[in-house]
Amino acid sequence: MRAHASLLHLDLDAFFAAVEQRDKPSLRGKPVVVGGVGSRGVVATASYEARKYGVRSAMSTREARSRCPHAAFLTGRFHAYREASTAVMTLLRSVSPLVEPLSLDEAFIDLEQAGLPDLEVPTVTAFAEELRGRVSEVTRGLTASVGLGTSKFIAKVASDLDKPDGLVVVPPGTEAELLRPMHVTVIPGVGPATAERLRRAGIHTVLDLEAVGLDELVRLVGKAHGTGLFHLARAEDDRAVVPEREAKSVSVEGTYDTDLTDRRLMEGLLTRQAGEVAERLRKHGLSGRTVSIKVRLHDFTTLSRSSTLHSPTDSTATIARLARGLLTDLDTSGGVRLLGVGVSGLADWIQEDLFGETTDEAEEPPEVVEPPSIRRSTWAPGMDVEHAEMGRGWVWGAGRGVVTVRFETAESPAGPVRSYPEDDPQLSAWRPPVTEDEQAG
Ligand code: DCP
Ligand code: MG
Repeated sequence: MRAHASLLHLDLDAFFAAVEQRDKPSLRGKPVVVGGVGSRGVVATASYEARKYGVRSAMSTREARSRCPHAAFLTGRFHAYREASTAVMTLLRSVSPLVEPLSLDEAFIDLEQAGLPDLEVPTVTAFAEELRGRVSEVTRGLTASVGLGTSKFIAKVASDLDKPDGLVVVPPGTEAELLRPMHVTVIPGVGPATAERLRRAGIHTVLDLEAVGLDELVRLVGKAHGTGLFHLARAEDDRAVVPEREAKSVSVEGTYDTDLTDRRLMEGLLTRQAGEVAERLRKHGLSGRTVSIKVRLHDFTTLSRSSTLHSPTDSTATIARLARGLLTDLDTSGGVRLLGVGVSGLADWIQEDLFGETTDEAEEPPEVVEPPSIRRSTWAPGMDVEHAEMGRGWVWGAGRGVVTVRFETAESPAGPVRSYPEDDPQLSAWRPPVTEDEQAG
């Protein structure tokens, strides 16, 4: 714990849904749910208007529809989320060299190296207010909630206290009184299982937890966990902001705006990703034993599978073979939105071949044809389209041979709705111009 509130946590509000409302003016101020829209879909996120009806992340879309039937239910547009995320992270890195992204929409910043005249509460508060304004500028209108505190733990708790569009500074010395009335699940690492064990011991709040001795905590939840809890219950957290994490794994993934269904295409993409992972490993003199794949299905369920070798590898062919093998065990018939390959269990040496030979196992890079951006049969709600006469819009709904489009963009007012035959030649999917960065991903 530091003497100053110099740790900042920033988290965009209702991220995917906010991007949709920005780009679809008719949905601003309305309930919006982003996720899998099919019968087995899962909610990725909901706008705050939809949260009033009890719609939450990870809830089934079926449940969300019954709680808020008038919401707009949209599938994701990952290119737009990536673009917004990159803009925010670039901004954050321009204000401090110590930025640790936690996910697409969330990061820690250490203000000790942000060049501020001092780290007193008024100074860091003004800095955070200005930063929130600049986040809105670079994202063309998204809002972020920010927390400031003397540790990562406190900064993260603080950013959640006044969501959305909030700023909370926890002055040094007030951490314990802030935490005491909160439920133990506020502590990082306390998931449902640990919370249940604590509950059975009569421990509900952080105040309850503070009263428990170290020995008893270790008895309740184990040595490693118990020690951590003991300190976090007292707001003691010295974790540093780690800008480029010591690589524990190397991975590459790609998200797709249309569902992939062709198995050979998926294998080709995995093979190409394996090549990129292997190249990065070799570049850094690393190798790893565990090869994993990540697959997000069209309904937003995300699956991971991994396989561990006897000795570390950095070979494209080995990684690709294992990755393709892992895919064969998964049912991807409903379509795939994201594919990724990773290698973990890294060692900074490569096990020498017994005979001292380096076998060049380089696998021919496969001919991969990117998924077509237009698939007539999959006009997914929310996707961007362009009509030869009407211009740009988005799919409001489709079915029974008809697709309904609302013609509007982020820069236009709310626009008109028109319906077309599903195979209308004047209608096509719209994608933003591809940047080099995306081509690489
Ligand atoms: N996400 C997802 N599946 C989940 C949780 C989140 O796909 N189970 C995605 C959608 C979110 C984004 O990650 O928009 C960021 O996650 P957050 O937990 O920060 O949630 P939001 O930004 O949507 O809302 P909040 O305002 O609570 O931060
Ligand atoms: Mg968020």
